[in-house]
Amino acid sequence: MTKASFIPLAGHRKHSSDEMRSRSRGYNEEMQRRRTVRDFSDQPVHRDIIENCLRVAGSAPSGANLQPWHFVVISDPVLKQKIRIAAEEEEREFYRHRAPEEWLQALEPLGTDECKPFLERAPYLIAVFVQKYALLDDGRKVKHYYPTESVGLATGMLISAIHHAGLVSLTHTPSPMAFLNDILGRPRKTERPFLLLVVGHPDKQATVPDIQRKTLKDVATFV
Ligand code: IYR
Repeated sequence: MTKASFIPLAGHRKHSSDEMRSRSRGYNEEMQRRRTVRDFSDQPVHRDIIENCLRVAGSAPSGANLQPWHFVVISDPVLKQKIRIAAEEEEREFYRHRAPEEWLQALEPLGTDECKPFLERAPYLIAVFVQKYALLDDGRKVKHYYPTESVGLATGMLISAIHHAGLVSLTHTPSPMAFLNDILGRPRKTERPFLLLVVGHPDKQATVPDIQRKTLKDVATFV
């Protein structure tokens, strides 16, 4: 057993209510500009920018602070092509056979289909893995708690960091995604792909679907 040990909360910054109002408004304005983008430019992005965004993701809260995530950053064109081929194969099945009519109807406003050229064109794909447990060097397993929730939180923070940096992303979930373990050499026993995040600059001609966000009233209740 490791005993709890505490240090002062040194990182907290106190602001006046006016400052907090202005900061929260500014952050909301910034985040409302975020859109999921499918039209990527092939313009390169410096690796250190992605590294900073991943540091943000790694600061997410997690069950028992076990940080049950792993991010594989893919820029190698050969790997990107392999991933595109495998993903499009699954997507073809999904759109032509597997998806129930109701699901296809829900996707209609997004205009998605089985073609995923962005998987090769965007400078980075980030494969996010959930670690169900950690495997110690001596072969013992350490159980992770709320791993899926934790990785969801980390991924949300990654998406906002990427947006804040001035880049765009797409949350892509080919289903099933186990081909990512094989292509990227990640252990199937302990790790499950969570999603594939496509990251880069938007194409000059990029368009996005004309869809709306729910209002605060729709999504929140104060009691
Ligand atoms: N994985 C498919 C289908 C798809 C599913 C959902 I839920 C979306 O929000 C968008 C797409 C695809 O990526 O096309």
